[in-house]
Amino acid sequence: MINSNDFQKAVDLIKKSKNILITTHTKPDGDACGCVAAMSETLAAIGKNVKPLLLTDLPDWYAFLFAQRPAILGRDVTIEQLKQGQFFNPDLILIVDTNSHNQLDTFDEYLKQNNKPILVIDHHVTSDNLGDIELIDASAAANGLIVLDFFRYAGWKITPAIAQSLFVAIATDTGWFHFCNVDGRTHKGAADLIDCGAVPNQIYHQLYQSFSPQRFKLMVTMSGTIELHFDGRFATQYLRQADFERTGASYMDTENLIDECQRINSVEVAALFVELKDGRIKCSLRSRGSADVRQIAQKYGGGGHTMAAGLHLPGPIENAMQIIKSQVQNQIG
Ligand SMILES: [Mn+2]
Repeated sequence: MINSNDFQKAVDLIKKSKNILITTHTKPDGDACGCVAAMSETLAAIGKNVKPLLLTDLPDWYAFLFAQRPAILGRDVTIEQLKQGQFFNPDLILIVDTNSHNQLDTFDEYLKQNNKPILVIDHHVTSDNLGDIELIDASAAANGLIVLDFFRYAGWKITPAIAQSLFVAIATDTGWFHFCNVDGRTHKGAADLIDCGAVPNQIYHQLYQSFSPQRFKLMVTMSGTIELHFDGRFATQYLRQADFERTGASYMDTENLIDECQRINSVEVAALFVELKDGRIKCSLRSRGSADVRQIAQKYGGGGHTMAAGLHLPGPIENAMQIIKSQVQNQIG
């Protein structure tokens, strides 16, 4: 938990700032999007001039969190425009759900030349100490729980829309309350957000029952490629460029599809190989046993967590599969 001294420092910093830039890690997930949306709305409600900026695309299924689609770096604004103050001239930069240089892509260049104060709110163990003031709580299952505590401390109103954003943050970072990070605090926070107007039934529908037909067809295609190895403990699946063309799905539609095969009781490690337009293979790895998939990813220049990691390999898919198969065998064989 974060002590009230740190919360107060953050409140003071926000109170004396007028223009606040809010961002989060690249490939923003539900926690990242939910926290950016909740912070944007709350700070605007207390009279701040707020600009959310995402560092890579906003996934379609989180767009409902934003009344106005946030700007995307590299598409709506270039890094040069940002550096020259042509996008926004903030007197405070707020970063949520990460505290690492390598999760900020080119925004990191901007941070390095920046002399404005930085406030970080994060729940990850790894930290580059980006902030002048940091609200860090690695015991929080989702960053949304820290933001909730912060709003309560500050006495800022949690409207139904803000409650919805924070509920999405908590629900997605806990796999709708089933990951091993779930604790009483997670459920108490979610319960409070329901009392503030979040509607779980609607949110579930928005998040998990809103595939486009194209995305669903992509999932079916992927599922058809499944192969089990090492007594069913390792599952591999793949998608080729032609599969995207045939189904009309986009690369972003692959997000979280790898988790589907974990419904198979024997599967401890899962790998999804996606052929990219440039011929390279994007490999996503998941583990729910003793295997440390980050170790495998790091060997090939990738990264991630023990349970979820990713890397790029040269094509063709068969080549990438062979490499990962032998790496997984080393770990679980
Ligand atoms: Mn998170």
